[in-house]
Amino acid sequence: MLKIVVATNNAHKVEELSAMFEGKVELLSLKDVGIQIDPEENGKTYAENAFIKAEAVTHFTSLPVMSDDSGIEIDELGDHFPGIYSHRYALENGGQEKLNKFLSLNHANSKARFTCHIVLLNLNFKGERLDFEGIMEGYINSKVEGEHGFGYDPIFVPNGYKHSVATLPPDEKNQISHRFNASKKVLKYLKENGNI
Ligand code: ITT
Repeated sequence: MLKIVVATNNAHKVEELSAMFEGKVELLSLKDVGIQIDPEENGKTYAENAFIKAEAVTHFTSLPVMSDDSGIEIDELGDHFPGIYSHRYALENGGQEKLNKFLSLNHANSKARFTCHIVLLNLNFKGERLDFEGIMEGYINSKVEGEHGFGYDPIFVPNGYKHSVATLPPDEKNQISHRFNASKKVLKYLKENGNI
């Protein structure tokens, strides 16, 4: 089975990606392959940041490397904001829990979306760079709810739903999420190119 190293330090992402690629690709975490890195994500787009993370890992393995850069965009906060700064924005605003409370109180019903870019490096030849985008549209909840998922899941309601992503069992999130939508494109590419 095709082996790919996942260049992320976020254990939730590895879990979600593993569920999506299960049985088709063997995903190895940085922990599995004994790589410890945390490169500075100073890109201007999700794809640039994902390439920075993946690129850093290629110095330690000859296997193909995948990485995920993702974030939430809340229309009332501005164009594509916090977007690529989603992680930092939570850290700078008292932590995720406090920020989620603030956003649900002050920005309920604002249109919002999660975006994910999954990039692949060195799949078929050294230097190959591939980028796949996935989006989940929705809005900000008026309360913090649910125990599943991570990050902004407790305050994000996908279009067509009444409750936050964090109220959904993991396998349900994994059928509608931005990460799922990007993963679907990755799997399609791998099939079409004879990698799996
Ligand atoms: P790595 O850089 O090591 O991959 P990270 O958590 O810092 O881990 P990002 O730089 O991509 O990852 O930051 C994305 C942030 O956006 C993440 O910390 C969450 O706060 C949020 N986010 C991304 N996907 C999410 C999801 O599925 N559910 C909830 N929040 C999400």
